[in-house]
Amino acid sequence: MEIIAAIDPVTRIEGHLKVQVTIDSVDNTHRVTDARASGTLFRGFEKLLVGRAPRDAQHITERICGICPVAHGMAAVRALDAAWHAHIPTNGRILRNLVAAANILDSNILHFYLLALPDFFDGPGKGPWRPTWPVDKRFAENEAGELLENYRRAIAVRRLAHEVGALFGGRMPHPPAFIPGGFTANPRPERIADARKKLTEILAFTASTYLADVERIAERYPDYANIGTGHGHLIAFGAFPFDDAEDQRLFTSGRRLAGGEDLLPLQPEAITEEIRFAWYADNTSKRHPTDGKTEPVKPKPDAYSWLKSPRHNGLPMEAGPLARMVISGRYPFQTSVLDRLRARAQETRLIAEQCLQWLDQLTPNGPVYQKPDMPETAEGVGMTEAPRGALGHWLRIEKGRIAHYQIITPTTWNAGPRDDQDVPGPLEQALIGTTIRNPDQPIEVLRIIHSMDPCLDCAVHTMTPGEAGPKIVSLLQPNGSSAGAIQ
Ligand code: NFE
Repeated sequence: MEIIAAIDPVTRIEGHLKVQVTIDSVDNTHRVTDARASGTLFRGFEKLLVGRAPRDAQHITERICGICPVAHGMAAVRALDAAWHAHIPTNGRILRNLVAAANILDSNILHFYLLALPDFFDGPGKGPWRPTWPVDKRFAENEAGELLENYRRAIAVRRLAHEVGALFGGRMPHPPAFIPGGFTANPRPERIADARKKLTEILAFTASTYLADVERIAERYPDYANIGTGHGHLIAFGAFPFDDAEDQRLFTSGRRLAGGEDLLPLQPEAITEEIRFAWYADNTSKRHPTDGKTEPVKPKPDAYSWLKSPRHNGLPMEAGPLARMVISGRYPFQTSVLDRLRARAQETRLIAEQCLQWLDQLTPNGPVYQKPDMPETAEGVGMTEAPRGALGHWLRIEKGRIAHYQIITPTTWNAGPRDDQDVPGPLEQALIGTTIRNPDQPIEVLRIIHSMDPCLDCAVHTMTPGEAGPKIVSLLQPNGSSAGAIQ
């Protein structure tokens, strides 16, 4: 028998995602044979940026998302830096690194404790823990109590990470301090001392608790080292320069292809977005983002998502903490639910340690900004690593105004639909082939989705009232009739 299970919206992610899986049941074995991930809202920031003053780009694009605003601010100012050939003072570079790093620390801790962990243990009998799927929970009551206590502590540690970002960036979310040419505020000695205290606490929690809790999951759920493997192609744009020339970075850019031995270079010119299954005009497919278009078309036959399908050399690529840890040589080249959780925890420790070193490298009250020339016609690309992975902004300025803007977010890399050749996106592929214990409550599907930590806010934004309302969960027969709500 074949059933189709739709989870709409997927909860414990940011934004609106619908995931539909086809489950084949033979002799009481249930297996996912197809998957479709739909971003149910339209983003459209590219359109509202056109005609604006270039130096508004970072402030506007930070509003794409409250979870990773710093990454958008960083990508936008890097595009403007490149367009205007800006020179960033050392302090400006380090302060940008610190605020972006604090945002990743916050987001990683948020992801593991608040979004992913609840899939693995049974929480208290009240919201946000209920309703739930009581399937395949392998921790005893006392162990669940310990995890719950760490969940509670993680909320306070997240706050510390936000405070570090606000100390230097001015506020969190949406820090106003990122400007082309550097940063708006000098590092004051008392703020450096305050940040050191907070980062030391974040590092201690990560080293003693976060990493240990991920290993508890790995010990109790070893099968998840082989679940959610997906295409196995990884991509990173790189981030966190160690020097002003950006010769060395904490995370290097590059690619790994499934089965390949070598680290391949990133080829920014080989990036395109395909749109056969996305609600955009067909004649805008396979374009590079310098030439990309955002032309919504809905309804459109076969289309099922507002996300486009980014490709590098025509291949779907997974972005994220696992990708950047593998590509920078800090984690073995393997992909699964457990690898995504573990690499994210390990990079949290690495970034917290690195932040403490950056604090030592700041010149208190030293310069942070060098005004660039701002020609009225210019072009630039800003690539960086957002918490969820490779993020790029492509910008063109004409007559002193933004004439063209395209954004590819990590979630578009990961959760995009099939491409023009009908090849599934990374999240879809990670779901296909998964064995399901209970097709009425496919917890495996949720664990795989959460391991990629999609943020649909980053990928899509507005909606047509009445078309994308939450249905929570429904089971549909192939003919579209309902087999009964299950939650
Ligand atoms: Ni809205 Fe974002 C994504 C990250 S960068 S959380 O995807 O990380 O756009």
